[in-house]
Amino acid sequence: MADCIFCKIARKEIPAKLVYEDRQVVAFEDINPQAPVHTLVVPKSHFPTLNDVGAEEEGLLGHMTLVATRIAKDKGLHATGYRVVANCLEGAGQSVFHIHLHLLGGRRFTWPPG
Ligand code: DGP
Repeated sequence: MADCIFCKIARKEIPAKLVYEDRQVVAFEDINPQAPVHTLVVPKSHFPTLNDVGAEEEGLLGHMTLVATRIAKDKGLHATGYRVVANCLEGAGQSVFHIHLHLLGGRRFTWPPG
């Protein structure tokens, strides 16, 4: 989508600290990290929110999760723990309307989240 910041990052039109890329997704460091590790896993195809993702994208969602867990392992988080979060709509804190997973780690987290 022309105006979407994450589409632009995926197309390399604006810079980001890329940590992973394949045919379906890119992963890059969050510009406003909330933990020592804060990486975003973003599909190359544009879906504004999780509400817009149909059953045909089950594979993509699974792939995004596996990419997040692989990056967690690469960053040494698999033993200490990490969090994978997707915010859906403003009420849950979504601010970029292109679906993404947050991979957060490197500190202790509380539950429930704020
Ligand atoms: P959310 O609030 O769940 O939609 O998360 C959006 C995240 O995206 C937020 O943690 C900040 C990050 N972000 C927003 N704009 C940019 C950007 O231009 N570059 C990078 N690397 N991250 C961004």
